[in-house]
Amino acid sequence: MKHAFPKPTAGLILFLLISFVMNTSAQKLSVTGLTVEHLTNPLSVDDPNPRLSWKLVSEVQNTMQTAYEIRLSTTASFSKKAFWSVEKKGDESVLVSYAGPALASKTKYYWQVRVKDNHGNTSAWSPIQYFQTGLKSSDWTAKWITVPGKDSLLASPLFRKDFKLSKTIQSATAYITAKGLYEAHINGKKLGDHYFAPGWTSYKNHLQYQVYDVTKSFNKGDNTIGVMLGDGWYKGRIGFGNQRQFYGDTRALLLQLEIEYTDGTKEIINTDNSWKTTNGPILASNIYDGETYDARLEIQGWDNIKYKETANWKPVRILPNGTEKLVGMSGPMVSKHEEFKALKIFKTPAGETVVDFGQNLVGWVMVKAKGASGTKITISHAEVLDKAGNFYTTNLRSAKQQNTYIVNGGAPQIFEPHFTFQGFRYVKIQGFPGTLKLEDLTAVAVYSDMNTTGTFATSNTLLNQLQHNIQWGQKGNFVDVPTDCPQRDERLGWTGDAQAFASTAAYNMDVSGFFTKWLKDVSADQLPNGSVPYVVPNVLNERDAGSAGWGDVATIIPWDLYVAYGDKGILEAQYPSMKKWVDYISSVSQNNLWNSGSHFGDWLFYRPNDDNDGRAAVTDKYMIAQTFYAHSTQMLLNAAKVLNKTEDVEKYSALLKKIKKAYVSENMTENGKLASNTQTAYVLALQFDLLPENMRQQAAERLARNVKDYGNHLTTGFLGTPYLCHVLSRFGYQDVAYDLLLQESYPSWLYPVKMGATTIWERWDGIKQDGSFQTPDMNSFNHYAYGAIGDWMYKNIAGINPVQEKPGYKAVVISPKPGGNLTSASATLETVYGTVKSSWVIQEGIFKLDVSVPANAKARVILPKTNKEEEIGSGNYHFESKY
Ligand code: RAM
Repeated sequence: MKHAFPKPTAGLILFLLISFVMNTSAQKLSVTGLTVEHLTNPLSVDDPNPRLSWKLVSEVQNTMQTAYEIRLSTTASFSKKAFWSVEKKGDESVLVSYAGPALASKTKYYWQVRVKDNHGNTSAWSPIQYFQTGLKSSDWTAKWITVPGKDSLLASPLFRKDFKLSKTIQSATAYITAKGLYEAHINGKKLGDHYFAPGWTSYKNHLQYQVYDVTKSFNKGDNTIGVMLGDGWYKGRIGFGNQRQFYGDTRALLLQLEIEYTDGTKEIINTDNSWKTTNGPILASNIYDGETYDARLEIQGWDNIKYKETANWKPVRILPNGTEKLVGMSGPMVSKHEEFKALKIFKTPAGETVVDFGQNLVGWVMVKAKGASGTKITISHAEVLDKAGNFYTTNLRSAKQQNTYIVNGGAPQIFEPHFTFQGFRYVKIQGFPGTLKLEDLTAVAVYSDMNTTGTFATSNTLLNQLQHNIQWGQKGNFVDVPTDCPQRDERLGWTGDAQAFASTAAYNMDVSGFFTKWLKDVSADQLPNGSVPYVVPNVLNERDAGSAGWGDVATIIPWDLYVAYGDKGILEAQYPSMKKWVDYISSVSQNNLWNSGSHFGDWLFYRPNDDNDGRAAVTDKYMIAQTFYAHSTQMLLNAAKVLNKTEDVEKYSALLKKIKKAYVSENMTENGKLASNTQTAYVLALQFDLLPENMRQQAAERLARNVKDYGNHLTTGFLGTPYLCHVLSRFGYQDVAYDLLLQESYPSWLYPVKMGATTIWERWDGIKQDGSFQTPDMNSFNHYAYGAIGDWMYKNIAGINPVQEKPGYKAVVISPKPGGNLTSASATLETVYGTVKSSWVIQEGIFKLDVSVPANAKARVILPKTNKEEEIGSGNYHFESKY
């Protein structure tokens, strides 16, 4: 192994040159990326001890933090004595708990950090960042308002209030939430660039409110606030069987605007009986079916000053204070991201006008149109065309996914929905006035604001498309909650899918806030007996709970987040839920065997239609259940160790032994054959360490043989797939793992890619070789579960591995394992310490590897074939070895 940082390559000379120039003018050490509870400058922090993180930037190799100093103030100028300051030795830089005097509610705190490193450098103070505390329940003085009479209309009500502010504004903060969805406008402008507020939570347990700094939105003198409400998840159609009004039948608004004047006095504008309401242009909207908007019903200027209220505006009705627990937001908002131009407008064989955007995405189409008043434009959405080239919507089941716009005869308008989203690549347009042109249409992807953290590319273009499809599966299904699919009449937070995909998701994007928010609902919707629902938030029946591989989300995702982000707090917060789940399984087990209940099993595994010779890869459901019983117990045990819960460590270690013993006596012959001779059976038994050590290698051999028996094809479903290649790699079958990954014929990951997929499909054969479809009852073309292979791709191909004992990539193992026909691969991961990079190329028998390690972290680099190892600190390194 050559250790080449003094290697005089062109790149290195350039690097030295740049660093020399910088050193003369700037600091060698600086601090950046300040976050509070994983978020940048959050405005609704509820935690009494919010946790602060920062990143070190240094050009000097092997840099570690040796001390930090935090100061926190209630003024941006830090003019007053610091509210809290702390100076500590050590390398702690991630999720450091605030430990000062009690924080007041609705207060803004400014903070900054400086650090020292092991080379004797001291950084300058970081740029000042802030966080704001939320409202405590007694701070709420606003009243819930709704429409007069019963809220029986499908149309979206508008609410408005005019008011005067008598003095110059120092600061203004708005606290808003709704039962339903809301879109707020201030003085004629939409507030914020997000959608679907207040987000979807288990509304019966908690309802989020959003906080806005609206200092610049209001003026001394006349002002107007207007808000419209939609049905959303609260009142609209959600769940199965045309279910509506799951959470309630009355949409309502709660808004509190707190103003501080420059003279120090305060004023509060609340939703109360002074507000007025009428109906707006949205005739109907719901998540599955789309929105109908009649531009003729627009009320010009309704959300702005100088509007004269007509008699149509009626006084609102006040609702009694509810029991719902209002909470600040702990995750990201949903907003617009990538835009897609229309690629092609064409007539299908059935004579319909269809537009192709080239990417299956989630969001909607913005349509520019002008026409005679009353002209109705209908936009229908589909993921695929059928074999004949026709627009195919049967797989949407009962979801209409249709937006309708009625134009008002005025100037051209850009139409888009407000309270719904669609999953589509194609749209069908009916009734468009005039000739439809490509530039009249733009598709926009709408998803939760998660920073991209991972990049991954190889020399294999099919694999790169697979990575693209995994990322788009994530974007399309991370819309406030992790959904199984974004298009048909489902779009639910299926727990099995989420646990299968979570670790991959954490490579691609920063999902810390997103999952932290959702896990609160996993706890909240967990049944009193500890069972975990199939979907969270749970809009199905109470009894729809307790499936192995689904309920285990309660233990798996907290652990994944701990490993990826070093977040011990998430383990603390979720520990009771983790424990309740494991105890639930114990309570329904007999003789330590989980042999009861109803389970989805290895969902959507390989099962040929003409299965005459038993090729279907059916794995016994209770056998699977037992493996997840062990896995969840292991995750709980891991958490108990991290949290120093010694009694639990003892208790669950003993339980785990029994679970494994019971598994073996129930499912393994003396020779090591498992009761179900499937890939998933061997994968789960090996991944979760259920077999005695001396029986593992033979089991791995059986697995490899099984793969060969199917002609190098996988046969796994939702539960086996995430671990299949991991197990093969771990037991020395890296070549078999690559054979599976690079397999292009069905069933495989690349089969859909070859069939033109731009997202991950729900089923291995969503579109069959002859172009026909799988059953329309369940055939989503945007379903992330099988995208769980991404975790293996980052870990094995690129070789970026977390270390459980040093979570958050405080320590990282870089161990790329080239294979297949790959000649190069490159990945980066933005961790909580900074960027980790692993990039390799094989040239003329030499394996060349470039590695970056962020400051305040360490890496162990293991080169393939030679297996030579080296420990390194932060910096950029180049390695070469014979290959
Ligand atoms: C369907 C979907 C979903 C899965 C459940 C069990 O609704 O395929 O992804 O988790 O079934």
